[in-house]
Amino acid sequence: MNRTFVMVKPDGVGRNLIGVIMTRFERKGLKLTNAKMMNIDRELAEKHYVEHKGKPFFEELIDFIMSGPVFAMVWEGQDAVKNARSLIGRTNPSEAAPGTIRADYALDVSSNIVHGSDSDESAEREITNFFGK
Ligand code: RTP
Ligand code: MG
Repeated sequence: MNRTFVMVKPDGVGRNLIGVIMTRFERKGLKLTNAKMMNIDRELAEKHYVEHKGKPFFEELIDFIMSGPVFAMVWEGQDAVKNARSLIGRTNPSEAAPGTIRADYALDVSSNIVHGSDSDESAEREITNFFGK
């Protein structure tokens, strides 16, 4: 058993996709253990995406994630990180496999609907950042 941090990004919230995204995770067999609607300030945005600091898309990424409310979640289950990322699909929706969230609901790499942690270490760090210890 492990857990992962998943977040519906401002584009997903704005397009009323929270429900369909949560349904996919529930149908997979993962369990929701925490969730909240919130706004991300610059400090949290830069902390969350610190690995991308200095990259050409960093400022756009920070502005985008702060552009509206997000829906932050913790999902638990077998291989939660890996299974969540397979439901989400490749970063660029045009390369994502059909049936994944990004393939089915997004067109553009910079607004790709949903975030999922990329390792157990990232998951624990992100859960602490968003939900506290
Ligand atoms: P995320 O962290 O948001 O779940 O996405 P990810 O792991 O699939 O991708 P990551 O490499 O962590 O990149 C974070 C977000 O930055 C934007 N990005 N834009 N223009 C580009 O080449 C580019 N590359 C990445 C994406 O919105 C990606 O979700
Ligand atoms: Mg990432």
